[in-house]
Order: sequence, then C-alpha cells, then structure tokens
Amino acid sequence: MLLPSKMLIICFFILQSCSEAPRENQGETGRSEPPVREIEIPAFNKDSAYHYVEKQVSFGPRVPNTEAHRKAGEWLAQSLALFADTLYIQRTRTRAYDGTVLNIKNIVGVFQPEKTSRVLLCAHWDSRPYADHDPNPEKHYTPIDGANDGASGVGVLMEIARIIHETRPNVGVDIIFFDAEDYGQHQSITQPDQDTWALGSQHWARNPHRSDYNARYGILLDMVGASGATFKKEGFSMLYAANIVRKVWNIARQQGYGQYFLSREGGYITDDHYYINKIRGIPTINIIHQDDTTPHGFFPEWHTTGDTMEVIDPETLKAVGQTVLAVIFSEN
Ligand code: AHN
Ligand code: ZN
Repeated sequence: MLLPSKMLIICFFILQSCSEAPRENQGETGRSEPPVREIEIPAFNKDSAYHYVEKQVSFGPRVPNTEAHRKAGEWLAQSLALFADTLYIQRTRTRAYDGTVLNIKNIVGVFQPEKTSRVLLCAHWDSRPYADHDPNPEKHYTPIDGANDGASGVGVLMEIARIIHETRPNVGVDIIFFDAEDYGQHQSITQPDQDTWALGSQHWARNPHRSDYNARYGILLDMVGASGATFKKEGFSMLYAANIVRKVWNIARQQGYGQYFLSREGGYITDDHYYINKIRGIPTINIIHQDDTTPHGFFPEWHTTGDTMEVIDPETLKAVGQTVLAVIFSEN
C-alpha cells in the first residue's frame, strides 16, 4: 500500500461489541480475528515546534503590559490566523494580586467551526514576571524567558495548528492561548491565594468567545518541553476527567512515549484547566511536567532565570505533540 511518506499508520483494535464494528477479518487461522480500524495520523514535526518555541522566546519575557508581550501577542495572533478558520482575540483588563491592572488578551483559533463535536487544546502564552525560585535571591524580581513554562505548550499547539490546517481530523478543534496564567502572587507572600493565577483562563471561563461554546473535553499543555520530562496523572485532571487522562495516557503508551507519560498520580496543580473544569464544566486535563526530586515539584529551572531554550528538547515536544495528534485523529 502506498502512502504519503509523512503519514504514520496506527491500528486501533476495536472490541467486537462496538456498535460500529467493521466486518470481521478472516485471519490465516480461519478463525475470526478482532476487526481493525486503520487511522492515519499525520507526523508531528519536532523541529517546526522547536522553532515556534524559539520565536516566542526571542521577543523576551512575555510579561503583560510590556512591549515584548505586545509584540509576541501580535505575532502569535497572526501566526494562528494563518491556519485557523476563524480567529477570536479576547482583550480585557484584569487586576493582579498586587493591584496592577493588566492589559491581557486570550487568542482563540477555531478549526472547522461547523462541527458540533469539538476538542479544546490550550496553553498559556505569557511568562512569569519574577524568577522567584531562582537560586540567586538577587534575581527574585527578574522576569523569565519561560521557554518551558509557557512557550513550550504554545509551540506544540502552533505545530498542531499547522498540521490540522493541512489534514483535517473528524472533530472540530479549538486552540486557545491564555494570557496572564503566570502573574500569580510572589513566592515571598506567605498567605497563598490560588485564584491569583490563571487570570486569562478565569476570564475566558466566565466569558467564552461564544456564549454557547462547548467541547467534549479539553487538554492543557504546561511545561512540555524539558529534556527527560515526566508527566504524572495530575490531581484535578483525575478528579474532573479521569477517562480522558486514561485515554491520553494509553495512546501515549501505544505511540511509544510511555517513558514520558508515567502511570502514576501526581499532585493537584491550580492551572488553567482547573477553571475550565470548575467554571465552564468542560472536562479538561493538564499534561504538566511533575518531578518529585525538586522542592517545588516541577522541573528544576521552574520560575528561575534558567528556564531558557537550553532546557528545551525537541524529542519531548514530539512525544507530547504526536500523542495529542493521535488523540485528535482517533476521534470519530
Ligand atoms: C501554582 O503554583 C499555584 N500553580 C502553578 C501553575 C503554573 C505556574 N504553571 C506554570 N506556572
Ligand atoms: Zn509558571
């Protein structure tokens, strides 16, 4: 069988009881074998994804109310518009925990708007204003590059946008880049308030780009680019969308990425997906790098000036991107 070289073929074995089971194969044994559905999954290009990460970082720290943030936001919107069928820019002002009024924008790309069966993919595009976990205390108010914390998830989703513009899945897809996820309270504040994080997604969850918006489920990508990343089954994802976690982790294993997607449960992380679940009621999971060898539980350079392109490994971007593509293309 001849296939375009960039297509991968994955066979899914479907249970006999499946209502839409195709006709049974008569295998060499003459006995009936499980019917096989062949699904073509386009190949995720890790170098293209890496380039999208690098481009974001090249603007400098994407901290709300800065010139780098404005320019990066403009570039992101233009880039997503090249691939999406419809683009929404959602601008608002929001008050940060320290009283600063932030001018923020969420960027929404809609693919195949006519489809009612939809999947939401998202990541945050801003970067943290402070390296408040830097080993050097003098850096605790220095803005960070956020190559992994921010740019990696957006880079993977830009590459997916490029692909699904070319090769259409059976489901509609919405890609949302949330702003102001990482303007949460400084680490020096002793009384924690989780709601100071994820301001862009909180706004969207209360005011979606279409008032009737719905999706079957959502997938958030956060810190998906570090070399040797490990993704544990995050607490809120298991609480609100355990079946989606299982689906994604199974597909990751089938794709050969079981060393990244661990079959262990991780901590509860207040992140964009929490508000999508809680406020919007769309079951949404978080694919997030968790590491129990660090004091904060994330990758070693988290919220430090060390979160630069040096931590990014194209193989990790590929493991996540290829898995998410396989999930989307496995839907009817
Ligand atoms: C808290 O630390 C409360 N949330 C972490 C969410 C996050 C920060 N994701 C990236 N940066
Ligand atoms: Zn962060």
